[in-house]
Amino acid sequence: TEKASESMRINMRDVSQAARTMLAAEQSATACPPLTADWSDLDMATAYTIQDEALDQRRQRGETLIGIKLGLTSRAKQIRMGIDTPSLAWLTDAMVLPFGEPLTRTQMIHPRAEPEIVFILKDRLSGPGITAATALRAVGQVYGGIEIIDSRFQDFSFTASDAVADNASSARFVLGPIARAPDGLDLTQEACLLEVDGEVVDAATGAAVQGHPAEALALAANQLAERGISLEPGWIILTGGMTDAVPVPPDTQITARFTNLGATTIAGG
Ligand code: OOG
Ligand code: MG
Repeated sequence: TEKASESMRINMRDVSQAARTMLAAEQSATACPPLTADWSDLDMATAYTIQDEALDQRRQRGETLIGIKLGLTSRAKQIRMGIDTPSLAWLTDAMVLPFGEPLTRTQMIHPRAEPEIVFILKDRLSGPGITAATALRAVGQVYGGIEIIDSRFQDFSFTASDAVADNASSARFVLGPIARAPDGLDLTQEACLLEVDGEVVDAATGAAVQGHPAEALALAANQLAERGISLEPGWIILTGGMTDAVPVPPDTQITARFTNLGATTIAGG
């Protein structure tokens, strides 16, 4: 009907505007109010449309899609944010922090670091019906790494829909120094110590991530299938923070020290 197409048009305009708002907040490193402050009925489906629109805008300025991340896949993260549904977001080449390079803190609002188990796919993975075992067979390499999240919302405070529209707070990520084939690694047992200036502040094993990080990968494949998208060979998959995230103040070193996947340090610029 005319009325339906009218509301659709307004909705599309709002989606594009919201995507621009999120990217502008990121580029100026300035926090903004949550989208739900003005858009109280922003639902998940629309939030993913905003996320996709922001990816389009990133591509228009030359960024390349290189994979995806999962958010809120561990209890530690879910409890901290008060949200118990895992989410997905896009990774582009602009989010790669090369190993050993400091974080440029002036580009960030209020960055936090979290240790993650990271996969690089060797095969395409298309849901639905993907199990953890099938998912793991599509993995070429496993890394330990650190994700830097930097919510564009004031005080890191948001609803689940806000966070999805904000590409799940993605900012930077670094892959650790060791690539391992998944065979011969028990990722439920893979432990990580999180250190701030050499002091252990938190620890977890891979089991913290949905019972096994490959469960998170399967979840991503199955959820993306609902939007007609496959995970592609070569894609990088961040499976989600194993522990709560820690702030990254200036002149501070954050280290994720894994049992088999090496140690990665990020210096807070
Ligand atoms: C949302 C992003 C969560 C993770 O690994 O759980 C995330 C947030 O906590 O800001 O990246
Ligand atoms: Mg994360």
